[in-house]
Amino acid sequence: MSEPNTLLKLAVETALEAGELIRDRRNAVTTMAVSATKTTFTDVVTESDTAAEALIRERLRQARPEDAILGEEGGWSDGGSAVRWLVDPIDGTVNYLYGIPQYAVSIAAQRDGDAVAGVVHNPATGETWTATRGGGAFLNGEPIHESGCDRLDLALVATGFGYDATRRARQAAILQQILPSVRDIRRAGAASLDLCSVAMGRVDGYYERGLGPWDLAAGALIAEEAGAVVGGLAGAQAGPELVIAAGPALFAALHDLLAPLRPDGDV
Ligand code: LIP
Repeated sequence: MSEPNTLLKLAVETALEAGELIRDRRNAVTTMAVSATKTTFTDVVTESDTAAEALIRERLRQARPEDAILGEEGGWSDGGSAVRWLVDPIDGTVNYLYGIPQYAVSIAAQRDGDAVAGVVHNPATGETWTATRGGGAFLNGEPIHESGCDRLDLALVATGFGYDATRRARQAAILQQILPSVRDIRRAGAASLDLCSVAMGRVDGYYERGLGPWDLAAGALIAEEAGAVVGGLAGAQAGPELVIAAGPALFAALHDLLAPLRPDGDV
């Protein structure tokens, strides 16, 4: 088995196990079941986030003790190999808290900084998206492709908002400018799932400022392998400043609509 496939196999097994853990715990969760907050009072961590990340770290460590791991909740653990894992135990924590079935375990493996394998698993729906670099993208084992949409006015565009109030105010103002030019907007609440939605044509495009590398890595690989373009403004790489994802026939139009509004800034 090639290295990306070996890494993907471990990522999928681990994501499914973590997914079972968070799904089983979900019924005991109420909107008050917050164990900590991060950037703001509304940026929450649940006990399930912590338990799922501990499980994922343990499984990755057992199988590949030399690899580094960066997890949303537990931070950075060094490793001596060229492989680094990016882990979001629950992407869409607020959906999870409210029982909205749009949350996911996201695990990506990077070699020398480039994502080579990734899985996004939604335990509430049983959907598992996978990709290896150069090997295509799949939903539950079936090949997927971006929508092929080439008209902005017919494009369904997903986005998301940061937790910080100042950033949100600006994101709302930008959205006001975008809305008249597209078919409609969706805010599903989990960035990894938004990228997988682009990958399978469930939406035509997506943009968001403020993603962590753990939100982005697996979903971006899946979207790219499904034929989408994933980038930032003016040829920049997708990153915390901005992520834009869309099929090649739509990317430039979405980019050009966004660019003058500077969605990569907060003021
Ligand atoms: C969340 C995202 C969501 C985004 C939030 C946040 P979390 O991740 O996936 O779509 O808009 O800003 O980053 O906090 O649920 O892991």
